[in-house]
Amino acid sequence: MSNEVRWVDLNRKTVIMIILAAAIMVSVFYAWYFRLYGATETLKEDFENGFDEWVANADVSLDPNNPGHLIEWSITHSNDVASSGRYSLKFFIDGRQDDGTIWIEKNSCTKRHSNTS
Ligand SMILES: [Ca+2]
Repeated sequence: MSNEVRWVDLNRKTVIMIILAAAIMVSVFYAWYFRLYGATETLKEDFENGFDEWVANADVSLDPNNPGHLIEWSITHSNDVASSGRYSLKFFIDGRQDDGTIWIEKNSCTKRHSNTS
């Protein structure tokens, strides 16, 4: 009888230890996973010193009002309006044709399977 009680106590302790070990392993896995894959990094650009590594680009059509030329557009370093510091980039596109897209782009390294937005 006494041995049966000890055996049940031993099993109970074993089960508790297994559950505790599993909980610790799951916690460590989640901490590792989110540190490796779930970390977010915000890319902030101030444009105080020009374009830095950014490059202006556009997808515009020919201007029907100026044959042989593309729709006028530009992206320039400017001190007209800045949300931070003194400088920003100023985007201009002639929207009379309701066509065209302009943007800036830059190469960057990301981790495998990471999301960008
Ligand atoms: Ca700025």
